[in-house]
Amino acid sequence: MRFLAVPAAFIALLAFFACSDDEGEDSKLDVTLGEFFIDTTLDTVPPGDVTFDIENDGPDLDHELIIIRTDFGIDELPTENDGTVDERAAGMDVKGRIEKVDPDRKTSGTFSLTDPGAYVLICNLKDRDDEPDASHYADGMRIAFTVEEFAVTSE
Ligand SMILES: [Cu+2]
Repeated sequence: MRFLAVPAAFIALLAFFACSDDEGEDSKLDVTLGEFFIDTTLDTVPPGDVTFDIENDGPDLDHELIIIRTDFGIDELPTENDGTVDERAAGMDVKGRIEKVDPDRKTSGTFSLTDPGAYVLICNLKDRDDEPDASHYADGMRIAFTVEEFAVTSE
């Protein structure tokens, strides 16, 4: 019996690490988009799958949500000449995107946010007028977001 006890304990240990290792914690938050703001019910989540339940409060315009891992400050993202954010600039890593949501519509998206660190949530649509710097980002559709270093265990 003795030689069986060791493998059993070893297998139990493997099973423990298999469960606690790769999969992070799932999170869910509400996001409200509108002219011109982004509100969320959470600004920090553990690494793992994150579901964004989005509502466009409008009242008039389409909006979108782009999730970017970056160390740029929320007011300091690299921008194009038209005022929209340069999503492909160095230091910008787009992790998720929910495109044009009509006013008064809801939608949802789940993204795997396993890299801890600073994120930004933005709407990167251009304003209808063609003035320079007229973008939803410049108008205020931006919010900081954080993925924590470690998943919190529920024990
Ligand atoms: Cu917008």
